[in-house]
Amino acid sequence: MEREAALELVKKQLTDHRYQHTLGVMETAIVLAQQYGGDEQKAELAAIFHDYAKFRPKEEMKEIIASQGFPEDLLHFNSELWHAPAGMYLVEKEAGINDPEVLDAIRYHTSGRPAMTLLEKIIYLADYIEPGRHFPGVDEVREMAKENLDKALIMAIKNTISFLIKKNQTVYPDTFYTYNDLITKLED
Ligand code: DGI
Ligand code: FE
Ligand code: FE
Repeated sequence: MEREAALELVKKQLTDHRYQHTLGVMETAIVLAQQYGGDEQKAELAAIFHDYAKFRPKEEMKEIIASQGFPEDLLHFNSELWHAPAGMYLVEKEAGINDPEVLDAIRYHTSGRPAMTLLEKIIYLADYIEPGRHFPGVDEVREMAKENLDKALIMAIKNTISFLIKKNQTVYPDTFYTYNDLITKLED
């Protein structure tokens, strides 16, 4: 799908603020793909659609997770996690995206997962460091992203885990498993 057609589909699903975020993720993901030898077209497409389901009603996302073979334990954790798997499903159904690598990058963009692919890492990190983000510590992650993709990813995941813990929120196990996987491989 061409960029303009994809953006038009996504724009209808999002608020203006979230659409601007999506454009930032798209630009950042393309740069990361160029830098780390990823597929630029897949990075562009996955970035454009990554938050497609962000504003779907919770009931709809729950129903998708329960009926489409996604892990049901997601439903016992923060509902912020749900738009990623629900998005994967809806993007295939409503926008006809069927590239499994692109779909997995959308599916795992919030929780992460162990043994992430290059494309999944690019989308996860682009989502975290796009120019519209202002988390504490994001500039350090942006700097590291220029040098080492995995180290930057670890910083982003650590920040997210600490943020959730500080707010007394649950952390989905896959987020810990992602951290463990990356940190173990780094020490090899
Ligand atoms: O959709 P975005 O706001 O662009 O970003 P996102 O898809 O990374 O997810 C949004 C939020 O999800 C993020 O601020 C933290 C929250 N969240 C809640 N539970 C978890 C979680 N994030 C991770 N990685 N793991 C969790 O268990
Ligand atoms: Fe998201
Ligand atoms: Fe996002």
